[in-house]
Amino acid sequence: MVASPIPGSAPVFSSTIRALLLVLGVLLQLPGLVLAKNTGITRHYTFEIKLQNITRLCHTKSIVSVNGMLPGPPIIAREGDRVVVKVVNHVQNNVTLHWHGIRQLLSGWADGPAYVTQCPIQYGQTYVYNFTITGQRGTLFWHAHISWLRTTLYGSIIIFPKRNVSYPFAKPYKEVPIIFGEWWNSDPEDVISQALQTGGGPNISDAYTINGFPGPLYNCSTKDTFKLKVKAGKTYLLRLINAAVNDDLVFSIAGHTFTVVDADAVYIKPFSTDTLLLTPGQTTNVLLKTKSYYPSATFLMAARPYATGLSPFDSSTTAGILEYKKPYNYSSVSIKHLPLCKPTLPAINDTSFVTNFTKKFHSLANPQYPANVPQTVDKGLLFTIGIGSSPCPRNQTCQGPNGIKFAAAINNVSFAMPTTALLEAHFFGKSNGIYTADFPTNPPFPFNYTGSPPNNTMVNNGTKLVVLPFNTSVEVVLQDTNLLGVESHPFHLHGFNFFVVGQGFGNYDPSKDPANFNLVDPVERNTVGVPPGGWIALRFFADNPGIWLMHCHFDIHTSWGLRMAWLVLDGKTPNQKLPPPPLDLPKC
Ligand SMILES: *[C@@H]1O[C@H](CO)[C@@H](O)[C@H](O)[C@H]1NC(C)=O
Ligand SMILES: *[C@@H]1O[C@H](CO)[C@@H](O)[C@H](O)[C@H]1NC(C)=O
Ligand SMILES: *[C@@H]1O[C@H](CO)[C@@H](O)[C@H](O)[C@H]1NC(C)=O
Ligand SMILES: *[C@@H]1O[C@H](CO)[C@@H](O)[C@H](O)[C@H]1NC(C)=O
Ligand SMILES: *[C@@H]1O[C@H](CO)[C@@H](O)[C@H](O)[C@H]1NC(C)=O
Ligand SMILES: *[C@@H]1O[C@H](CO)[C@@H](O)[C@H](O)[C@H]1NC(C)=O
Ligand SMILES: *[C@@H]1O[C@H](CO)[C@@H](O)[C@H](O)[C@H]1NC(C)=O
Ligand SMILES: *[C@@H]1O[C@H](CO)[C@@H](O)[C@H](O)[C@H]1NC(C)=O
Ligand SMILES: *[C@@H]1O[C@H](CO)[C@@H](O)[C@H](O)[C@H]1NC(C)=O
Ligand SMILES: *[C@@H]1O[C@H](CO)[C@@H](O)[C@H](O)[C@H]1NC(C)=O
Ligand SMILES: *[C@@H]1O[C@H](CO)[C@@H](O)[C@H](O)[C@H]1NC(C)=O
Ligand SMILES: *[C@@H]1O[C@H](CO)[C@@H](O)[C@H](O)[C@H]1NC(C)=O
Ligand SMILES: [Cu+2]
Repeated sequence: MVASPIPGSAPVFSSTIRALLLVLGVLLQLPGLVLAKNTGITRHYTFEIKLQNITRLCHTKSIVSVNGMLPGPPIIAREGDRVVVKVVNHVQNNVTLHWHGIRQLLSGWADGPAYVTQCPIQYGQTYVYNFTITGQRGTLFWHAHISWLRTTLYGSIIIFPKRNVSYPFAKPYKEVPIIFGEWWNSDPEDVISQALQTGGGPNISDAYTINGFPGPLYNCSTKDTFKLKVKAGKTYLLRLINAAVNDDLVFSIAGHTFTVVDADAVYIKPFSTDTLLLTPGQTTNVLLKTKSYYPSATFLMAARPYATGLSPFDSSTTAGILEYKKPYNYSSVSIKHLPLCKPTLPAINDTSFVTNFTKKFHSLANPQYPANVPQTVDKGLLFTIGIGSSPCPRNQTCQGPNGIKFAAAINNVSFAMPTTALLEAHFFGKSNGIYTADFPTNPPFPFNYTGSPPNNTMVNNGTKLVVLPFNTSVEVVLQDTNLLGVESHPFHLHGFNFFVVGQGFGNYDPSKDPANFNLVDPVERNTVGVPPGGWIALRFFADNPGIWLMHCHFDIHTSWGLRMAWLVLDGKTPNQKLPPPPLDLPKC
């Protein structure tokens, strides 16, 4: 299954975290694995894509899994290591995997989005993802990048610093991954295909999960509860991942405070908070200092959505339990009889909380971890993003607003996926009829984006790219629109981190807003929530040749077309050119 460094892992996690802690404990010492002092090693994994029967909320169903696990197995490595994952597909579904947030420097063939960097791995086929982790340390995650298969195909990527480098904070006592997911009792592939067919919103999920478990606030779920057993007076590093499909989540643990130290595998200036927000696609490391004494209580940890859109969503709450456990048998009162403290979470639509929270993130920006923010811009783009509509076929009744189909667009282009991989088409000079290089760099029909919407909410579609010469300094402003209603959209960029240099509500004003940009210590990440009815300004250097998707990380919006791609050209020197594809790259 997994060669190094993880010992054999059980199919479907047991309901305590002990196994995981053990895994991380073993890794922290990395026994005998390092060959040279500071050059990375290669870590080999085998991911078997197979069906697994699993029961949640009293519903048993067959899921598409990696190695029969939910969440799937963690990838554990150090900065500088090469990761080689052999993926073998034993199911009828076409599959690809994406290593979310990994820079993929000169390894664009391993990025994973179906029909962008590769054709899918079909039934019976194998593909080896091969990439090096460069300049990143913290937590990321992997997930399927085709249709909605990531509802069950996901797992953590844990990146330790290089061997001779320590954290920029005191070494934690233990490390614990916490992955949020989303569960449907029905088959999520049926949910998305039905939604695309009817043109309406998708059926909402039945639960959110913590490390695969919905927790005690759902019916028929008490035994499926994630429990974190801690000692008093210790510091735990929680590695949080939002792998939910269509929802931002807020998270809190009753009676405890977090110190946030990292975002999307980049260290940040630490700050403390009781409550966190993660959009789908975001990861963050936080320190949890336990109480100095053994309290006579247990504590609920809970997550539920922050939601701003018009379409219905699952507003339920997933929960786990934080339990203090003395190393010896101390308790005269059974844990079961201790009172349970519950956290207070912000209101579901508390944009004020989210705005304040988001503003607390700043790069370390020190000599060891500099913030290489583009100070000047070679190419500035303004992208409107939002939900609009497309026509209902004549012989059909559609379930979107006013009988139309939902469609989502960037600058009025709803991105149509080709039936062959874009990167191959580009690399072999066969782009004719596959894509065009004329993605609009400004809104084709300017309007008052956050005022009253135009009468016509129809959007166009096409497979269009923005071409960027190597090392272009790019600024892109993402402007939410009110076409069918404003909404916060979590935007994710493949192949790069970006700096969030500015944000605001209403319409972006190019004459006033840049004066307030932070070009000193803006947060650097791969996914950011665009404020509902507002805008966000991002900068990055296009220093990685390849074709890179940028999209909303709500899968329903991506499915409706809220995505586009950048084509970054080769530079002049050999180490600025994308190598040819691996021989086992799947074919369409
Ligand atoms: C799942 O359960 C069904 C019905 O009990 C059974 O036929 C099938 O073999 C099981 N699949 C797996 C992968 O265990
Ligand atoms: C991974 O890529 C490196 C660099 O191209 C190559 O040397 C190595 O053989 C590859 N490994 C596998 C298992 O494909
Ligand atoms: C780690 O080791 C490498 C090479 O041995 C050296 O270049 C680097 O400065 C070291 N880093 C620290 C933080 O000691
Ligand atoms: C979605 O919900 C509707 C209404 O409850 C139901 O009829 C339909 O079967 C559901 N679709 C899926 C794929 O679960
Ligand atoms: C649990 O089941 C009861 C009775 O069927 C229902 O009223 C309640 O809404 C359910 N709660 C949840 C969280 O689903
Ligand atoms: C949030 O929701 C509450 C209850 O539904 C509503 O009263 C309030 O106006 C909403 N606030 C915002 C900012 O939309
Ligand atoms: C957000 O910050 C503003 C200004 O500091 C403050 O007035 C507001 O109460 C804060 N909102 C929340 C929900 O904390
Ligand atoms: C509508 O017409 C198309 C083309 O003739 C056909 O493929 C499709 O099945 C029809 N849809 C319905 C709902 O009848
Ligand atoms: C856009 O619409 C908003 C809300 O109606 C309004 O306050 C603003 O003045 C409008 N802006 C322009 C430039 O018309
Ligand atoms: C939009 O529709 C309304 C009502 O049908 C009409 O009064 C208005 O003139 C239309 N606006 C535009 C810009 O076409
Ligand atoms: C895509 O655009 C073409 C015209 O360019 C149109 O015929 C087709 O209906 C559109 N498809 C969708 C799903 O909107
Ligand atoms: C799987 O992918 C291949 C290549 O793109 C395609 O021809 C085939 O229709 C796909 N199969 C399914 C079940 O989607
Ligand atoms: Cu979105």
